[in-house]
Amino acid sequence: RHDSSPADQYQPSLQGIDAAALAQPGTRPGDPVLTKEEFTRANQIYFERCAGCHGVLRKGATGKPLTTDVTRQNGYDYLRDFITYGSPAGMPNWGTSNELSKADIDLMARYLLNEPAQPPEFGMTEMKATWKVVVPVDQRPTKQMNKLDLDNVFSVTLRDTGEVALIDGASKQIVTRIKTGYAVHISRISASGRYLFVIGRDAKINLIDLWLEMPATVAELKVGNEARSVETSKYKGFEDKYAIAGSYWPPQYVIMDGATLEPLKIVSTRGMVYDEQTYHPEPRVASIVASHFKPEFLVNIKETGKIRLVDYSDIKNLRETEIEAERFLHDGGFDATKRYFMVAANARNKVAVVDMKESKLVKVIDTKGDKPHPGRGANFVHPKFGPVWATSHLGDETVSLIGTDPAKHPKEAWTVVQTLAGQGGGSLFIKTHPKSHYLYVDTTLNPEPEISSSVAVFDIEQLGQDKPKYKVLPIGEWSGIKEGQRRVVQGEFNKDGTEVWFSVWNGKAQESAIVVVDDKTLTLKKVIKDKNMITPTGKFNVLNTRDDIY
Ligand code: DHE
Repeated sequence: RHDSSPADQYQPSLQGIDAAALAQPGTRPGDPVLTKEEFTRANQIYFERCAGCHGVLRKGATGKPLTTDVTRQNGYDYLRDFITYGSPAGMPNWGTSNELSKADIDLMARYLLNEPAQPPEFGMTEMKATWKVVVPVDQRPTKQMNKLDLDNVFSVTLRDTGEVALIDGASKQIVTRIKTGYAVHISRISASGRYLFVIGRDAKINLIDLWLEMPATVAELKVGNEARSVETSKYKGFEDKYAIAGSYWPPQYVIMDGATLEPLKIVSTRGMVYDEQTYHPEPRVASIVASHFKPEFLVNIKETGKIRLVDYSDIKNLRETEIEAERFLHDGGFDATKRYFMVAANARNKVAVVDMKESKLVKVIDTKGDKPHPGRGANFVHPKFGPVWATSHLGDETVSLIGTDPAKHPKEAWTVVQTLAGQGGGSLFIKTHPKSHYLYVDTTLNPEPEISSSVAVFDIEQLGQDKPKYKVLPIGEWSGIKEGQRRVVQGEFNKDGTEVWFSVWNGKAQESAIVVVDDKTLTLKKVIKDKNMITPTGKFNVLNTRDDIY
């Protein structure tokens, strides 16, 4: 798993922090002494390879705490061996996989015996210094200047080149590639369908105007050192007015002007863990969605397990509703009516349900699988149980179906009504469309190449049967690519719901592709290849992303 394959990149990293700028905290007598150069190098390795799991402040998250009370107790030899060999619990074997040299491992073991470096804050002054309006609002067109069918454009992350590609859904041609921050995570679309927001892992946002003759960046802003989420206001009367981005470091969110990205208000997410009520200095912002019921953003805060409903109708007198949910909130999506939002607490095997109309927690549900990872999840009408929302799991083959219709199916609502067995663990995303009869489950991070390069498809009408069977689509094979692991990731529908697109994600120096499947016949429709299609991962169809159709 740790052989520099794309799957390694699933480990969070903090590429955005300038390691050289961090001051070395005071050492105690007996601590190993690091030179300035060694300290800088160790910081860099730590932020790129370790901080995503162990936290910037080393307080632990997905990985164990690495504060000096723990590391000094374990000692140098233990740390060196642990870094070298890893553990079955998920610590990569940095040494035996040759990802880190012996010298670097020695350095990291010594570094961890020292106090952690305090990474920089990123407030209004720092943000404003990065803010650029490339095309002022009054110089932008007042109507669409190109002939693109914008609703059917896909914004595709080209992960390792720091770009997004806009692909025309009908011709399947790349319309343009736009330079972005590092390894863009997601794309979101403004309520009018005009503005596309993308955010890099380095917390750089590009605001792209799709109405320009050739869509391009019209404003840029860096909101921190490390981020994953961006969203725009969707409620009636606030269309395109605001944007919001959440960061991993510093732990905060920022509300921006929707047309210029001017940062307006920064709110820290530091605070108490929901259950223990102990202070956490680094609660990262995971997924964010915009409510369709109120002028509110829903902000998921990972380490404290809190969901904040941020009322953006009056940001000078900002009101937040704070919901106690579960720790390690990560990704999620709405039910078909968009009234309920379901978010996975991956490391707790739970899904929390929020009622967007009442601004209240409905329930925290045990998903009956290991590490739910829905992406946005998948909504469909089950032949026996009525409307359900589904998630697959990172840790095992379980696909869990949760009832979402308390009015007409009260018995099924907010319980796991059925679990399906997919191909195996390592699933990241699950997908269907209101017009589709199928449920697609990827297994991107499964260690078996055959499984990671294919997807399982369930026929929704047959889910009433005992132990429903799935069909396997060999997407990697269909791509015609012969090299690499050909990891297949994240299905996304076109605007009509007739095609589902999958990325075949290979290493940077290898060939990658997008494979388009005909949803009716489950056959190959088209392979999109291009010398510039380097490491495609997330794909975001404009209409489906704007209207939260999944
Ligand atoms: Fe993601 C969504 C965080 C690794 C592809 N990812 C998300 C969201 C979060 C997140 C918080 C939800 C955003 C939202 O809805 O507002 N992802 C993280 C990580 O912390 C993690 C584990 C490690 C890291 O260093 O980033 C991680 N993610 C990955 C990958 O390795 C993936 C597979 C490939 C890539 O491009 O880097 C990846 N994540 C995605 C995609 C989505 C996503 C495609 C959006 C799915 C959708 O359909 O909306």
